Amino acid sequence: MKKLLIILFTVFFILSGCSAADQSPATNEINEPVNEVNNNEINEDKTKEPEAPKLQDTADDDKSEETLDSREITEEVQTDAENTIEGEDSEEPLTVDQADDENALKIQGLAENELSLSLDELKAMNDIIFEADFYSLNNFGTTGYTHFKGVKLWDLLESKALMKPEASKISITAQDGYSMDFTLEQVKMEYMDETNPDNKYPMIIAWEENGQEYSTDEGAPYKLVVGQKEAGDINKPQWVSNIDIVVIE
Ligand SMILES: Nc1nc2c(c(=O)[nH]1)N[C@H]1C(S)=C(S)[C@@H](COP(=O)(O)O)O[C@H]1N2
Ligand SMILES: [Mo]
Repeated sequence: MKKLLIILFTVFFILSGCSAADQSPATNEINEPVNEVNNNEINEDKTKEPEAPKLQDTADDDKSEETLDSREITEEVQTDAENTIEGEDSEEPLTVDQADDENALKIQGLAENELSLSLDELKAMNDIIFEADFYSLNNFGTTGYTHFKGVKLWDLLESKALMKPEASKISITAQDGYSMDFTLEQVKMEYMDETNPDNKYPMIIAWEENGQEYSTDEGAPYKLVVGQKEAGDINKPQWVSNIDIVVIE
């Protein structure tokens, strides 16, 4: 009986020892080449359509599972990259250090009195404040009304920045680099609303939208708001948000 047990034990020991010794190097050998193959596939993925044929060829062994896993990871990485790019296009958070300085509204160029205005300074300009519902039309035909409160840009340039007589145009640039140019005539003129033809609107720099001030956490709290030149005028793209600087040229 003892003999039988010893034999059984020995046989079991040999079998388990052998299989363990066989498996570990084999696993390593499989893993490394698979990773190299996957790296190649990742590189190719950027220029080619998905690798469906490869997956089908190896559908039944361990390699296919590895390949599948890696493909999932690759897709996640690509999705993240796309999101990051979209984020940069719209709103990028400012660091605390930048926020103090960069949220001032700057007016520079051909002016006797170049300005760097805080929100409180702008709000104190009672003589040039304007508020109304502005109608917007954008490229895709979307329309809407938005209530804005701000200062009249022409008056800000003329009576506060003391614009020089040789000035002929301005450019308004946002913190994200988005920029719009206007002739002085375009800054000075009155705009309309195709749905309220009797109303006249000055071009304004607003700090309040639908009764709410812009949060300074989201950048400089200023938006350029412009009505329509005529019916059908697509005015929404001119609404430069997070204005950084107005340059008089
Ligand atoms: N700073 C900044 N302002 C901007 C833009 C931009 O990319 N950056 N896009 C403009 C365009 S093309 C449009 S249609 C409107 C869109 O405004 P919304 O995001 O409030 O709809 O913002 C305008 N103002
Ligand atoms: Mo737009």
